[in-house]
Amino acid sequence: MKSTAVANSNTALVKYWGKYNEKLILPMNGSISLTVDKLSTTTTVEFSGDYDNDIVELNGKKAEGKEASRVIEHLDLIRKLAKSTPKAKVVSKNNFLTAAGLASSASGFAALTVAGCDAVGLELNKKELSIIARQGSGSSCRSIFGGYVEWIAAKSSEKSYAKQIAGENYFDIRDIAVVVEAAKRRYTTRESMQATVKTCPFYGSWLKAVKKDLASVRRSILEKDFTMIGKVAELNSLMMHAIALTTTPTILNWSPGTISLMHAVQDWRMEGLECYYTIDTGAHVHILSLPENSREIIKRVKLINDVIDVIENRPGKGAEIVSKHLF
Ligand code: 2P0
Repeated sequence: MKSTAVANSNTALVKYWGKYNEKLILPMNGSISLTVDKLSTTTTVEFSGDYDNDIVELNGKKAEGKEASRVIEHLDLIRKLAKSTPKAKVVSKNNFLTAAGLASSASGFAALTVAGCDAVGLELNKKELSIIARQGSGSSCRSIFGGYVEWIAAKSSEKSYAKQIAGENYFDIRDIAVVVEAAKRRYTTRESMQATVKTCPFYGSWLKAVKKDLASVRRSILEKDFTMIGKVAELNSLMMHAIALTTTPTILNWSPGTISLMHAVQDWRMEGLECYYTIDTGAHVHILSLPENSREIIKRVKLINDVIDVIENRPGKGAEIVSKHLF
């Protein structure tokens, strides 16, 4: 009853922001993402009568408090589905700095779901796995699949799942993840998005705009239209930040480095170097480009103040079982 899975993180091109149902994690709006290849989590899960309690170790440290209870709740969900009761040991490692604020819950809950379900002997397809992952952390349902992925918004659990629009080999674009010097985050994503739904005066406009963005990004992925993907993704990210900024209390996680990169991308584009940015809830910036431009962009990014790390991602694979265990 021991399995190990590797899952990659994903970058939303059309963002998820707000829940219709907080317990089941049903989103208010659909979203589209690109699974990336360089930001991954490896997780080993072992269920055994030898464990008196669930043991959770994340990045070399015993998990405590909320962090541990989210993992244990997810194990409970898997145990319920499998009608199996043994306690488990979970060891999980990211290949990137969690503190850097790059999306770790997406790869983390995707890997936990795939390893956990395999370890208890549940034979599930990817759609079913995405429904389970979603209940651990919304964005993780998209990491079950590789390449370009859409998460469907629906009002019941069995209808809100992720599906692949195009595989990782369909259209090669680059997601240059730029880690910048950042102040400590003031809110968790979970609290932030619910505050937006309740207090932002523009939330209704966001939901309308997202419908159009989903249709154009879906189409431009299939048509391999990088310009359209980039334009819509950048504007969609700005709209998400517009509703976050106009939430009470305001959600502002940008740092000076974030804004320098936003200006730089705009300038480079005007000079003919095509690239677009998208930003999640932290201060870090993802720059989207075609493969032929990534080297020049990375060279320029490294000259910007407050840039700590640059990771060039290609479209990555979906979550999968591997043979090498972490313990
Ligand atoms: C996204 N984000 O679509 C959006 C854009 C961040 C900004 O999904 O509460 O960790 O666990 O469902 O999935 C991050 O939120 O939140 C996220 P929960 P999650 O990628």
